[in-house]
Amino acid sequence: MRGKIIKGVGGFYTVLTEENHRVTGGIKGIFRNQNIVPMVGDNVIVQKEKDGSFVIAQILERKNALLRPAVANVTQMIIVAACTRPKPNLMMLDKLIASYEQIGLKIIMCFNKVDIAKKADVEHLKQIYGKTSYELFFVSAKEAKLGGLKKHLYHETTVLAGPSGAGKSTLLNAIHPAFFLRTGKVSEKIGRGRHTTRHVELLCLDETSYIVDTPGFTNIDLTDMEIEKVDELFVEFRPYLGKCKFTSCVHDSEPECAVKEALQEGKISESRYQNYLVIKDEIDEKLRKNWR
Ligand SMILES: Nc1nc2c(ncn2[C@@H]2O[C@H](COP(=O)(O)OP(=O)(O)OP(=O)(O)O)[C@@H](O)[C@H]2O)c(=O)[nH]1
Ligand SMILES: [Zn+2]
Repeated sequence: MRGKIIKGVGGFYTVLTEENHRVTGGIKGIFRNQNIVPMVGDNVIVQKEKDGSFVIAQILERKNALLRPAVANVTQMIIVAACTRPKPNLMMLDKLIASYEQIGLKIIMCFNKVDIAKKADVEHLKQIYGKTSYELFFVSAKEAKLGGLKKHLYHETTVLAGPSGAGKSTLLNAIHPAFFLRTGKVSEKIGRGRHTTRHVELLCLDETSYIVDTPGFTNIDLTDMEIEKVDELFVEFRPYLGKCKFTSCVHDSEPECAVKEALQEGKISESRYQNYLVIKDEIDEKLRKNWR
């Protein structure tokens, strides 16, 4: 039987089979010897043993594997931020975007809490992120007004990421009320907060549509890259790359820079450009430290 691992706890994996059954089992001994560890999101072949138990007999090729959260075969990211309360930290948001661009994942931006946001806050975000090529959604998870976001979730394995308090679990609930208990809100009542659980779980919208929530992470690591390549992580810079006077231009203080010209013409937003500079300098600084 073919299926997908939707949960893994202590060496046991729950697989949703193509026949829409949930079966739980370990992995075939041969994998353990090869040090192969199945991941949530893996497409697998499950076998029924003589004693009626199930084992994972084969892991099909992974298209990708995210580390945080540990999920394989992710097809898109939805970055969730609040328009207000908490005020979005655009630096952090742009780092998050850059980190997923680094893996080459499709990104959708979702700004939540439009019900309490000032028009000016919403316009400000539209101005900035409207210049990227990302699909933008302004939603109210609380009022279940998702502005067409839901249809983007079908036939995809989506990871929701974003700062704590952005409304990710409220959004999950608005997408599919049956998710609500699964997001672990219950544990909050006993004061542990959610995300105390270490295991990741794929929530199934249907047999081909999966969603994963991400614990708010603190450090986004972008250091493993060349400084000349940071610009590629900013989608709206791409039309101008390679058009600067200097081939090694990092679009900072160099003259005749195509990226800075685009900035002046308003094709790139000041906020994104400034955050690019900060990210570039941080990577530069870390690289220098490593060489000392
Ligand atoms: N006004 C308003 N409040 C919202 C909306 N969505 C979520 N909230 C509130 O914002 C707070 C945080 O929402 P959560 O869904 O717990 O946020 P989260 O992103 O899952 O947070 P973490 O679990 O910490 O990662 C809660 O008090 C929600 O009721 C919204 O659309 N409008
Ligand atoms: Zn340049």
